[in-house]
Amino acid sequence: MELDAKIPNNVNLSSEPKLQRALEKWQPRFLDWWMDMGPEGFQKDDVYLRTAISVDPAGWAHYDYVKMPDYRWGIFLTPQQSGRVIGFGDNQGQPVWNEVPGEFRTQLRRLIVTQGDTEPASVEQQRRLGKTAPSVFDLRNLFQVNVEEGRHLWAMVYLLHSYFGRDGREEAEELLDRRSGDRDKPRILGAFNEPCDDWLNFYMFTMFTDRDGKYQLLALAESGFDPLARTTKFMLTEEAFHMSVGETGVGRIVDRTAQLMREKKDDDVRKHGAIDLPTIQKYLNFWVSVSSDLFGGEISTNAAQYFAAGLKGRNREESYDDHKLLDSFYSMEVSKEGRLVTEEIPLRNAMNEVLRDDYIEDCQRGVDRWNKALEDAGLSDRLKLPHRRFHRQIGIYSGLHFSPEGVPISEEEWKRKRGEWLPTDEDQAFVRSLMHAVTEPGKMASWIGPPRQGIKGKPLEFEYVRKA
Ligand code: BYC
Repeated sequence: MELDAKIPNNVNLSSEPKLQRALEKWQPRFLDWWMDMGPEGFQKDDVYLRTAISVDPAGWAHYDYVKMPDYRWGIFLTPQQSGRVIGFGDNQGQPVWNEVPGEFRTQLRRLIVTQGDTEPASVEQQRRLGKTAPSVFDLRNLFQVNVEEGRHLWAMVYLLHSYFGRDGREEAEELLDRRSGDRDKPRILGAFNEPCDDWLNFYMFTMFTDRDGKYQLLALAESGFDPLARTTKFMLTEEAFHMSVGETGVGRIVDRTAQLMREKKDDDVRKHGAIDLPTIQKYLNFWVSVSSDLFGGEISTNAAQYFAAGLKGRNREESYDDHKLLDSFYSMEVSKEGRLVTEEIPLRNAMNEVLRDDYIEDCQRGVDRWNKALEDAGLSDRLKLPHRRFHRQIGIYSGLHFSPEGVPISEEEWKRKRGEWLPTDEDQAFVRSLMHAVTEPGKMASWIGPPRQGIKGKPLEFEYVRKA
């Protein structure tokens, strides 16, 4: 471990002076970007953050007050597994690569750049949320997510600098040049250009968009390019926290709404300063659909090539029997002249859909837990995941219209019903009207319940963020 180095790392960076110099040159540019595009208005405050200090599962996290610009963004890979072989595709059984194979260089670089681009994008999307945090506890969690997204960017930049020479360095520069939502230089993937400017959006984003991150990272953790597999495995440990922020955040909003619905015997909790279930449902519909798009097209030759080459596998590839998939098929509902018909798609071409299946199942488990809280509160209302065809911009269902149940509908019906299914300007204005910072430790905004526990055994009243 080189924990005290300028760039903390467990990759023995000091033994590669050229690489170290290149990364040390990138570091001030990263910090400039962080000051410009990172959390606005809190850079001088002390935040009770966890920092990675080892990849040992028992003790990698260290908690202390840190000013965010001083966060020790480090490069951490899980230990190399000796004798590891490629687990799938045409090269199955061959030793994994520790250098980039020439014939797959472009594809690998593209995967790493796409993944890397999402990390700073999310920090940009969330940069103003600190000003309206519903509690000091939530404020700290936002910043924890933000610094870890910054570390994930470092993880991808390390791979670009280390394995892709000059074009890798250029890509690393561009990762700091693109901007979420910018018309001229947007981030690469759709969801990362959507505004995430209120806390209902933030929790939905960390619940559903970060969960896409989990599945993409799980697929990359299977990669035959060993440094990518080892990097993404470690990132997954951080990703788990982000999703828990989302799931418990939405859960606490649902708790509060349910409590008011019962106490006031009124479904319209807006007048009591909380968020009504139909509005929560609309935000859910929006973020599930844009996050589903992040898996790419249902039928994708890119995905087939990634699988064939051994670059990107399935979630927990070892849980499958067949790792070549040369004569397997996926039954997919495809739209033909306005009707849905089932087609058999060669499985390699359906890899994005296979990963999306696992994602949807995982999302459903979270929604079930929210519904359990509604049930426990004695309410009959339930939240529902929209169908995978609903409101898609990428893939075979884009350009067509479907209800949240997945039933094909006309454009006229879509236009008529859209406001019942997705947040309207008025819904967003209402949610925004609730967003006011609560700065007294232990207190919560009117629209959200308290968390079940504090951070690292600290009480809820702990001063998780100390103003400078
Ligand atoms: N928006 O063959 P197709 C995370 C493009 S999130 C815009 O269908 P393919 C995080 C695609 O690039 C995880 N464009 O799909 C979460 C291609 O373009 P070209 C991020 C899109 O190639 C929260 C064309 O459409 N990780 O970590 O299989 C906070 C046809 O592509 C979109 C990764 O993405 C879209 N949604 O790509 C922080 C993993 N979808 O070639 C972080 C790496 C597709 O026609 N990336 N396109 O110009 C990949 O594995 C793949 O690139 C994709 C799907 C999963 C994105």
